[in-house]
Amino acid sequence: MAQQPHQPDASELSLAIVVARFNEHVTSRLLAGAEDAIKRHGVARHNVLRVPGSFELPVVARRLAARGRYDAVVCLGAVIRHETDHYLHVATQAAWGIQRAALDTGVPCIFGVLTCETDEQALARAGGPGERNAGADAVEAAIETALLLRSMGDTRAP
Ligand code: INI
Repeated sequence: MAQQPHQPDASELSLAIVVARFNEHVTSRLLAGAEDAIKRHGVARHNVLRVPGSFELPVVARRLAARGRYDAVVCLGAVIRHETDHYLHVATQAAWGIQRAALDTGVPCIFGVLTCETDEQALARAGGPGERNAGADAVEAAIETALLLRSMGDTRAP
């Protein structure tokens, strides 16, 4: 008999989603993918907050994680190369800050930020239902990590 894909039980989990408005044509699709995954996995509760750009994701993620009300914080953004190297600073600081928020608080803060050369590359990773979507992947990473921490005896933030 074919093995069923593992479906983690997310019915007791509470997630925060922080989404950047910059490159909204991409991030709105990441959010749709994230919300679809939340529904499919039966996540009990979630809240969505918006920030201007990916650079602002870490400070909000950290504040949310420190509250102790969420099992994980999912950060969504799209950093796309333009003429200058501004995008490089945004991408690096978003990655560093989101990981720091997780390590400072003990709450998984998930890096659902696309870093791409072109719009086409970003849109290809932000597809509709049944297609590749980094927002859905980020929610699945959040669920898996939160459940692993619970199984290790942790509840929420220290
Ligand atoms: N923010 C993004 O989310 N993606 C980008 O590609 C981007 N680029 O390339 O400039 C971007 N910049 C805005 C940045 O996140 C901040 O909102 C801004 O610098 C104010 O702090």
